[in-house]
Order: sequence, then C-alpha cells, then structure tokens
Amino acid sequence: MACIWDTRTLHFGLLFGILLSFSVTTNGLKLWPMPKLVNYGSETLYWSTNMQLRTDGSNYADSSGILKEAFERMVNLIEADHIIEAKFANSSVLAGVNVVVHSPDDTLNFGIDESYTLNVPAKGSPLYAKIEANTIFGALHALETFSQLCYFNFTSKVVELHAAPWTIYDLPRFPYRGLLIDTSRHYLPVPVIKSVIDSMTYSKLNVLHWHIVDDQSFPIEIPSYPKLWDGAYSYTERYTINDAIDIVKYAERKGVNVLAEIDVPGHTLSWGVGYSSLWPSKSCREPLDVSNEFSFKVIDGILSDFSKVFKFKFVHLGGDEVNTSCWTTTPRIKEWLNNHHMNESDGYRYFVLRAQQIALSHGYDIINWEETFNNFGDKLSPRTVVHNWLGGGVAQKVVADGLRCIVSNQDKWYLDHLDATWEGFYTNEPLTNITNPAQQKLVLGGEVCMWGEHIDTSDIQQTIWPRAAAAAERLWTPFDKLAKDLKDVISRLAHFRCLLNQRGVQAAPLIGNGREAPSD
Ligand code: CP6
Repeated sequence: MACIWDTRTLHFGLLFGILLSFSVTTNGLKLWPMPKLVNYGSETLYWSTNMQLRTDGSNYADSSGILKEAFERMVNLIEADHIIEAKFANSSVLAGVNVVVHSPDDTLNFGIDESYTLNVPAKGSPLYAKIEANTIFGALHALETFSQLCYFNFTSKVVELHAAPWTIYDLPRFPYRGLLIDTSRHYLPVPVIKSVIDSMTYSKLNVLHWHIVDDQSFPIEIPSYPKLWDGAYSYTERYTINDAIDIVKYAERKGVNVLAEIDVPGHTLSWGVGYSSLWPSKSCREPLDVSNEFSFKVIDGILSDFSKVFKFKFVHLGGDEVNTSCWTTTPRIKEWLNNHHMNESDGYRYFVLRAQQIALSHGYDIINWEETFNNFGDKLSPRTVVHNWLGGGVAQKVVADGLRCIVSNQDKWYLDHLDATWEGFYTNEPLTNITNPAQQKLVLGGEVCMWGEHIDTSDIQQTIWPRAAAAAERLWTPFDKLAKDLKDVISRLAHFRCLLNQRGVQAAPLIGNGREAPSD
C-alpha cells in the first residue's frame, strides 16, 4: 500500500462532496494505537503558521523542558520541511495547544498515571486544542495522539486537522509495554538506540529492555570492575557509563523506562575475558562459577553501579537457558557442590536466589526469565516478576501463585523470528486463560523481543517495525476496542507504517518478507 493513500482519498473527497465525509471519517480514525474513547465531528481546522504552546492552569512548571521539547518535536514532525502558508484566517485556525498537567512532579516511575484527555474544539478565537493529564507523561501521549490527527495537505499547503471537534479520553490497558534490544550479539551505537527510543514513543511503548551483555560481548563499562568490558568486541564497540546515563536520561524525557539486564548465571562467557576466575575453567566458560564468592562480588559491583544509572524500579537478572555441565565437569566445582549437599539444579537455584538478594539490597525489584519459575517458583522472592518466553502459557500459573508476570512468548512476540507475522503480534493476548480480576492485575503487560544475533544497525528498525506496533496496540488499547477481524485493522496499521516512514523510521512494508501471512 502506497504512502500517498491519504491524500488520494482526500482529493476524491474534495472533488466529490459526497465522499468527503467518508474520507474524513476514515482518515480521522487512523490513530495508532486506538484510544479508549474517541468522539469526533465534521469540521476541518487549519494550523496557524506559528503554533503556540500554552500551559494556562497547569501545575507543571516544566523546569526540565520536557514539555517544551516534546511540543517543538511534534510541530517539527508535522511541518517537516513543508512550507506552511497561512491562508485561512479566523475561527478555523488552530492557534496552538494548551497543556494542563496536574502533577508538578516529572519523575518517571513504574505504574504512573499515563492517562490524558484531548479536546479539539471546532471553533474558537483564539482556537486552542486542550490537553489535560495527571502527569507530564500522560501529556506526552496526548501530544502524540494530537500529532496523528494532523495532516499536511499538499494541495492547499497547510496542515489540516479533520473531523473536529475531537474529544478523546485515553489510558493504557497495561503499565508495562516493552521492547527488548540486544547489544551483546551486535553492538548498537548510541544514536541508533536513541532512534529506537524515539520510534517507541510513536506507538506508546514505555519500556526499553536493554539486554546489554551476553556470551558474545560485554560492551558496557562497569566502574567497580573495570576489566569487564575487556569482553567487548573492540575498543570502540563499547558504552561508557556516561553513555548509559545519556540513554536513560534521553528515554525518561520521552516517558520510556530503561530496564537493564544482566543475565546470570548462564549467557556470561564474555565476563571472563577480563576476569578469568569467573569461568569454571579455561575450556568451559559459562555459567559463572557458582563455587566462587568472586562471582557474587562482581554481580554486587555491577548492580551497585547500575543503581546509580538505571533508575527503573526493576532490574532483569535473566536466569534462562542455564546449562550446568561446566559445573559438574570441573572437579573443583563438583566437589564444592558435593560439600554443600547440592546437585546441579540446587546450584542453579542457589545462584539465582543469591543474585536476587543482591538486587533487592540495591533497592530493585527483580525480573527473571521463566525457567527460574518453572524450576523453583516457590523459592523466588515475592518481589519477582516472571518473564515468559517459552510457549507453554506460564502466565496463568505465575499469577495463580501470586507473582507478577510479563509475556513475550517466542512463537508470537519474537521479532527475530522473521516468519512471525503482524497478525500473530496483534492477536497475542496476555490475559489468555486468566479470568480472575486480581490475577489479571498481576500481568503487568508484555514485551516484544528484538534479539540481536541476526540484526544490527543496518536493519534493526525495519525488523522491529511495523510488527512491534501491532503488539503495542494489544498492550495499550482496551480489550473491547481491539479489532476482532484483522481486515478492520490493516489499513490503519498500513497508515501508521507510512507515518513511521515519514518520520524517518525505516519501518518495513506490511506485505512481504513474512510480515503478513502469505496468501497461498
Ligand atoms: N539470548 C538469551 C537469546 C534467547 C534467550 N536468552 C533466545 C532464545 C530462543 C530464541 C530467541 C532468543 N538469544 N540470553 C531466551 C530468553 Cl528463539
């Protein structure tokens, strides 16, 4: 589907009056993700050449400039490099946006109020759109929604807003709406990570899960253990601690939390490049040596350094795919396990639980991959969130046990699976088989995963988008407003895909390369 679809439809509408209301209606409802409540009329408004930001009646002083920056970003995205001509005087000209935020606080916490109302009156002098939100982060979502109502009309050369008056009330279905990136398998430069963060905000995703280190490389500076990043691919493929601070601050200003992961005790081969005593032996190099206190000292050092940088409530401690054979084939470790009356799986449990205690001591709640729950769920800290990725529908069991859960099942929400379709992303329902309201609340949300073995800077964005957007609507929009028939959603998603392209995001076409089910 071509990206000029909208203007085409509008031309028809202008030529044939009867089609006008049809085209306006369909255009007007091309919001992504769909808000909770939307009402609209039939008037067309036009942008002034000089859109104003007002904050009359707001309690939010914007001393950090988050709002001003977001407003300017929005105006620039919409005006792009088009020449804006003021042709329409009077009451149909939109002079700007008035943003009223009730809370003066702009600290981004998990579970904060992200709701907003957006009112665009049909007339007024001066005519202002009004945004009202409890927090600045709700207001940012409102600006995104507002931006999706505005179109540059190439014939009249003005930005138009159709189907006013608009009344929108919106809030997310789930508080955790994540995207995983993996900087161990392929290094991603800081500007690339920032562009991923930018693109997340367009579909209202709010957690960047940064799988920083793994077997292949250890790219981040850890001041407490400065040789750890000897395990980076090269001297340049690294993040200084200041890079990490920069990324977190950048994300927070856009309402995106950064979840740091150190995956232990498996997936850790690169740790021993700098500190070889972390390896069971020179020839058997992961998981981390369970018998060595130094393993836990290093984890403590990393989490101590992380706690100064990653302010999100959670840290991810991995715990997946632990192959303990290096423990039992290394005589020294085998003996240690025997002396402590542990077998391999006891050692795995002991390791994960000690890592949890360290994270708790640094003030974090913990996220662990689901194998930890599958093996010793009853021993996990009550402050654990279990991260599903296998196909077995573990969420149901996790919440029945009173723990919290995030879903990412690999057959539906793994972006590295190129044959996973947008339809599969759209239809993956986090609350499958969970009916008890108290248990439903324990499902914090979900996350799509862009594992990095086979992607890098050159193709990360077109592999993430548009499929991640399909999941983003599942996580944002109320269940009863989600499309039941996918035919109802494809043109709106195609439109959003075009919007991403217009904003410089290399989102792939919906059709082709496995992103839509082949019609055989
Ligand atoms: N890396 C880590 C991975 C995966 C996991 N953990 C993974 C496993 C299977 C698939 C995709 C990714 N690459 N550390 C599992 C959570 Cl299909």
